[in-house]
Amino acid sequence: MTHMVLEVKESLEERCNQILRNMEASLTARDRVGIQDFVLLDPHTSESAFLDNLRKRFHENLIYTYIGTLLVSVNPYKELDIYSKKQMDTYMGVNFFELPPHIYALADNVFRTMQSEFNNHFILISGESGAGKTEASKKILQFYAVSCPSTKLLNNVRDRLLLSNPVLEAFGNAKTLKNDNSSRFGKYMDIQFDHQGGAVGGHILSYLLEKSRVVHQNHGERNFHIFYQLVEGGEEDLLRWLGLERNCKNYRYLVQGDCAKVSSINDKSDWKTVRKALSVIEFSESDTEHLFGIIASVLHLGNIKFDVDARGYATLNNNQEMHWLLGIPNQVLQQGLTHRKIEAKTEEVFSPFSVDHAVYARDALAKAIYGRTFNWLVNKINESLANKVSKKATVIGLLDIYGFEVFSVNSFEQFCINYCNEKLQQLFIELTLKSEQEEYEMEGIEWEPVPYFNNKIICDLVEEKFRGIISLLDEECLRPGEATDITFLEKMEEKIGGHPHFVTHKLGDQKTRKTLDRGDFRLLHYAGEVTYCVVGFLDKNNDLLYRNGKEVMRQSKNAIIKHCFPSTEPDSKRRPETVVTQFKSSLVGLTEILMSKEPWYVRCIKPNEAKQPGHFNDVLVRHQVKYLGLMEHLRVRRAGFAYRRKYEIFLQRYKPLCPDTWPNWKGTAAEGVQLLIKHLGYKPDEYKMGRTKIFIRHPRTLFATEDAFQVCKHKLGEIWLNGWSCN
Ligand code: AOV
Ligand code: MG
Repeated sequence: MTHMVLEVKESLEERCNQILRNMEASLTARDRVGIQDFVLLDPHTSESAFLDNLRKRFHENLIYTYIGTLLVSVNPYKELDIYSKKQMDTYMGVNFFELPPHIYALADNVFRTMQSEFNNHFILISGESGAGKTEASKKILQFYAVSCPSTKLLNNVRDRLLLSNPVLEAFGNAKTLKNDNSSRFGKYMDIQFDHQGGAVGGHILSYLLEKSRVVHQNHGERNFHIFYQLVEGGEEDLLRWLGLERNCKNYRYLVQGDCAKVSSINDKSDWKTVRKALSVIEFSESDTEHLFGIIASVLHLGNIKFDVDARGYATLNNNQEMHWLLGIPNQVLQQGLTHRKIEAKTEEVFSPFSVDHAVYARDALAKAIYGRTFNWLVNKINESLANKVSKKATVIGLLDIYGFEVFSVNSFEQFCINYCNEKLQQLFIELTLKSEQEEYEMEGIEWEPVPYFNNKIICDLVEEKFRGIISLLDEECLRPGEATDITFLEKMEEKIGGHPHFVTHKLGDQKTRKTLDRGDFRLLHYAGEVTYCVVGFLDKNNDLLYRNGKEVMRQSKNAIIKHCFPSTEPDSKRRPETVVTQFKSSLVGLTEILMSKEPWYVRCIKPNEAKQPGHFNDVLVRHQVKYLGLMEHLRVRRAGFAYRRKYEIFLQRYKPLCPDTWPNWKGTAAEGVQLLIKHLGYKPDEYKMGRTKIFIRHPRTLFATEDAFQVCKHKLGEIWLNGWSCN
């Protein structure tokens, strides 16, 4: 046994040296390709040196760089030949720092840590709109799909996991001015693995779909992809059956942005992909019929025109297709779109709409139909992904949410999206900068604090009870008839006017020295200033659907609509929670889910605003490096320790590497660990002993130890498995 341990020790030293040699080799190539881990840059790295390194690598098509185990990714805006099956094989099962940085290396490392520690993990992918988050999450999913052990059953799960993506993207992504494939919903996906590492299931949580896009798109933007896919790619007889023409220009909900055709998007072939995907994720013929029936109905709904009758009320032209598709009696539909039901004391009265009112009710209905169908779709996909294979599973969660965005006009939707990004930044700070430093303190590790900007002040400004923007908005939403968007603005001026991150026209603009219109307010977000136009905030937050709109939908023969508008849904007189309050609660839920898992990070950077390959805009990238907190992260990483484990866990795993601790160690776990690492020859500056944990400075040391452990396990083989004692 002692002989074997000596061998293991030698192999440990050899591995450590080999990893070091690899890293040194990367250092010698630094002039050309930069350094692959920022931790290896000069300890006094300036922001400019940081930027130089990113730029150098970007121009060599090296889009990935590490800060320790955090992966920085710069969007290349071109296809790179680095995602092949061969590349995946190269990265599979190889230690993190032994190969050039890659998203596969991160994915593999997370996977192997999950397997060895049998715990749950998540990968937080962040960055502004168009930075490459969704692409990154797809690459990770593809890597797992290919690298996992496969059986016929598991292949099935794998295919569904992969194909859920194009379906959700078709219904939840759209072209914006920032990104031709912009995620307009937040997505958190758990991938579940069994003991052997096989993917056995998945689960998706979706967050606040931007459903206003169904009825309105800004110039240069599109509605959700699925509408164009259906019109452009739908089979002739399907279109005929749905009463649609093959021309997007004929549909009011598709023409407002004036850009139905986009060179980077092939709606026809995307349609085929979605069709195929739907069958793999177990959508029956009738499901798809109903689903496309709804998409077509929304388009027909958008084309409904109202005329004015002699009394000035709205009347409806006859739209046969839609009534047929939704399976609602014509009379009921007409009544529902032109009247509002009011309950008087003893009877129901129908009050007619003006044309404006009818248009509003029509759009509200279209948004509700689409929004609820989207939720149905997510549930349906979840049914198909449900783990039917293994009771015990560990998970890797992938978070890909809409990125921070600033347009020339920003509305309620941007407010919600940017608030969500503040929350994620807060989580990142909590997990990396704040708690990391607090942990050193708690564990009695000597530590020079690294200062950082904590965006909690902005999160509080938005979400604090009673005086945060959300509370003030909800308060105004509770005063129908009295409150307006402007009274909301005035209320904010009164209650939070003095806040350093809040500016309006009236308060003057000393904080940013820029002019502001009367109906605007500006927030100084962690990622930059955003001016929000207050128009529509109350309405979008209320998201009212007239009661009889719901009642009409309940009479539909379309199975999905029936499901989405159940007769059991209470018509309560109490107001439902507002949109932003529901969103806030869902983000609290998300934070709880994430906090219960081990975090990993991908920070995505957008190199230019023009979506161009080869362009690295220094000012733009520097700004992102700043607000993403990368320099602070680097400082904490460099001065700190990449790895820490409770003594008990560390000893339990690695005690076979030391004859004095294996198999039965009698002293305290800390003493056992001390003996173990002495035996393994850890250098004094490579580790620190805390109160309850060992802290290891460089991952390479841990990887070498882990390698030695694997060698040892392999050599002991059967004996190991049978719990053989060496005494
Ligand atoms: P996002 O998810 O971060 O924005 P995407 O992942 O959709 O951004 O990336 C935007 C576009 O950049 C993609 O459609 C690709 O054309 C290109 N791209 C991104 N990453 C890569 C890559 N690794 N290789 C090649 N091209 C890439 V948003 O959802 O709008 O916040 O909400
Ligand atoms: Mg995205």
